Amino acid sequence: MSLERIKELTKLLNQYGYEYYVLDNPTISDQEYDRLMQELMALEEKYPEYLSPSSPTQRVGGVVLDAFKKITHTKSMLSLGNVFSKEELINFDQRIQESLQKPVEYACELKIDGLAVSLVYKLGELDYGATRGDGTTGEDITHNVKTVKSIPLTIPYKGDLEVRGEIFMPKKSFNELNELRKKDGVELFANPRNAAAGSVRQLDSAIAAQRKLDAFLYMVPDALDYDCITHYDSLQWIASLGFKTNPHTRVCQTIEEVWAYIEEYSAKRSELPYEIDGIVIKVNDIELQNQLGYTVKVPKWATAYKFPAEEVITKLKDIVFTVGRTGQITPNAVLEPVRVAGSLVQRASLHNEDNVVSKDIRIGDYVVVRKAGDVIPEVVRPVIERRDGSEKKFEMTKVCPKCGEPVSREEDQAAYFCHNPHCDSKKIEKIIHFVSRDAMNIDGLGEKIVEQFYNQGFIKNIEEIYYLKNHVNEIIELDGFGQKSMDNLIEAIEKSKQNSLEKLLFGLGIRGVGAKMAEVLAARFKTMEALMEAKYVELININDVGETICEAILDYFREDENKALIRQLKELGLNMTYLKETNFRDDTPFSNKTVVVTGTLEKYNRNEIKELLKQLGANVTNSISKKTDYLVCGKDAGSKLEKAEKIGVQVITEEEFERMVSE
Ligand code: 0OX
Repeated sequence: MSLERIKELTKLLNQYGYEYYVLDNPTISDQEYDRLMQELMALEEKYPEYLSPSSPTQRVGGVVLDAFKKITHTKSMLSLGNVFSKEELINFDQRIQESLQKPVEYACELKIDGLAVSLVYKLGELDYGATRGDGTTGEDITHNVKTVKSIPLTIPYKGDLEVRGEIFMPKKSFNELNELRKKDGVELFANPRNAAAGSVRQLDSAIAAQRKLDAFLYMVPDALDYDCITHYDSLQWIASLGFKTNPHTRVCQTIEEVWAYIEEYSAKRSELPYEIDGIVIKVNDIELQNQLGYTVKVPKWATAYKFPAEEVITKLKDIVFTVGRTGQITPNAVLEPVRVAGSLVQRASLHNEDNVVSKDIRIGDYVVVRKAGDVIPEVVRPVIERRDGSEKKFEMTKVCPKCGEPVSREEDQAAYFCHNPHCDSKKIEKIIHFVSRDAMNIDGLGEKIVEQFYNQGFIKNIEEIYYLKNHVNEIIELDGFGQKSMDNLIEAIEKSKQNSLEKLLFGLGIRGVGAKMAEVLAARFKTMEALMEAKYVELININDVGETICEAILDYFREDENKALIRQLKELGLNMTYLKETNFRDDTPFSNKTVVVTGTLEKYNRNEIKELLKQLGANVTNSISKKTDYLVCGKDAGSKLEKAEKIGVQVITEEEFERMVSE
């Protein structure tokens, strides 16, 4: 009887919650809702054996974690390329048309300014929610995701499903939250995105539960597997499962229509109840998306039109110099604090001498400031009309601001460098880069802490990060670090030893080798050893590797000091291989074959068969083309089977697949 009532209350509360939070159309009063919730809570307390992790009562928060668990995404969570003008948008369309040899339809969406999230459902229940992280690995934020009332905890689709979207804080909730914080004398959030991110990255879910977060879902990875032909179909399908999708999404037939959509929403932006920072344009047909594919970091079938950055005027009080990890000296503007695009800006990089001289930026000038890509502040130009003659002309420093050694500029370069190998700034910056997110991703070693540990002599160079465990007691005594936070830090350091090669490679800070290039090199050479032995011709033949990077890589591995560092890191137990594909075999009937799976198989679900095929060395794709070698076909196959037969792709049944594997 009580179980039945629990089921009934769960169903009612889920339905009322959906109407209220997803449809924005409540059908009962708040009091009635609260009464039903209290009744369910009381029953679950009395009969804890009936408490389900997906019960609507689980949204109230109260789960407190020690640390975030890392989640490896089943498919990389990519970011988007950008366009900033109509011209760039037209180029994007032309590239697509040239590649596909026909015009395409686009889905246009508002670009919600929040925090990307991946939601994974198993057997119809929310299994976990994760942040994007570095795209490959994110953080498990399930406890906070559950507090977002518009995210369903159960869905009527009972197979495996991942949906991706954006958690955000509506403008109204943001203003209310900051009002409260002002009253309490707590630091204000700069913008709704920071407030949403700050709420979701809390170990105690009671905080997120109070924060009135919301979520729009905008993507189903591998949507063809769910028989969605277009992106728009996939949005309609997930909306029918109870997810909140954005009502302003529109399918456009031409790039002119896309531009009209952009102009329409540029004008309506301020009326929306949530912040948007652009428009996302996606090729609507999923098969065409698959044909277009990806570059290393972004899909070729989508882009984001970014709204022009807000510009403000403030006074440039001084120009100071900083030293980067390569010894590069950068001039920086010290500004009269000013709010730009939602946050307070007091500093901006002036990049190099040529930039300051060509713009004729002087100390004491009023300058136009904006945020490039809405993130990094930059000085656009001085306001010449506001000069009063007291401004001072800029002069590049002659010495390193940290070690005092003379700096110099090479003929063909815009930057000055400090060449002192013992310069502290360089060393600190190298360590900061090594532990940063796209590199070794060591949580708990922020810039300030690295600098502190360096100055105290605990971490003087990269390899000493891995000896920090020997100083735990000293650090706790000296700096008042808690045992728990030191344990977490040491655990994060130890865990980083397992990172795939590209993270270490990026962390080394070889000139010109950014995160993308590190991935390309790691995927090509598979081991550090192979890369260290790579010849000029092997490097130059890789797509995207130009002369300069090639030289920089060869130079780096010629240096004894660098070779010694890598040897030591290896001895310390750091992984030196590319882990993403190394288990893949090259001696099976599926090695290097392009394989598509369709229909229902008896022994494997979709993810299992795909994973197995990948392990067998196959390149698993979603759509049939002339490049497909095999179609593994289960029951109730549809259009893929038809197409495979039409263009002569070899079709194999589940039994044939198993026989080939066992042979
Ligand atoms: C948004 C948003 C972001 C993600 C990678 C491929 C397509 N912030 O609203 N990303 C995407 O889609 C991308 N769509 C959006 N609407």
